[in-house]
Amino acid sequence: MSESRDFAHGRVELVQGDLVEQQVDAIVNAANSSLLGGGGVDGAIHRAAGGTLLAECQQLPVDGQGRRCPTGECRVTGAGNLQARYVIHAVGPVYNHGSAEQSAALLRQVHLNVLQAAAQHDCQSVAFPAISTGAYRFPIDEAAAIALTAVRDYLALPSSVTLVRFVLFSADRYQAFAQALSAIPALELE
Ligand code: AR6
Repeated sequence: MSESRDFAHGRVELVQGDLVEQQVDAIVNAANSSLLGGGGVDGAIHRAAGGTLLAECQQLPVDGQGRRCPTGECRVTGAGNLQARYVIHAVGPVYNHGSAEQSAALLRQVHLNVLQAAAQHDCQSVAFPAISTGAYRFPIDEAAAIALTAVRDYLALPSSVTLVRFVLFSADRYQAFAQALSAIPALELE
């Protein structure tokens, strides 16, 4: 299953499948602040990428609270054995850890930060999982609307990033993203 929609400066694609198999410039990891691996997408990426990915993550600086990456931010590493140039490790919010508004704002921000980092590394294509919708419990419909709106807004201006793919593991998650993608209004340009 796949579908797409064109925005001002790039295309959003939805596919049902496995993130680690994507042939794109950057694969986005739904990580936690330690950046030392975990379950879900994070576990799958580290297993497929091999030990060099973990070694690279371990080299990243740690802040006073033991975090390599605070919530809402991202860090870029190589991609080990994956068919990508980079892994962009993104830390999404735990749903309603703060207020619903804070969760939504952080989920939007993490998508914008990833796209900005991808452009800084001259990436054309980026593949995202549905960040925060697994262990971090964000409702899929809400997360889909936030993620896709952030990408639409990012693609309103030109950058190196012209293809943003969301890779959904299951049919129901794919359908939630497909519904949200068709519901997003186009931005009125000038
Ligand atoms: N390809 C695509 N999507 C996948 C894959 C895959 N291989 N595997 C799982 N999903 P989660 P989070 C979907 O829990 O909610 C980790 O332990 C899954 O169905 O991976 O951001 C980290 O270390 C769900 O829709 O990420 C953190 O501690 C989505 O990916 C924490 O979980 C995200 O689920 C992050 O939680």
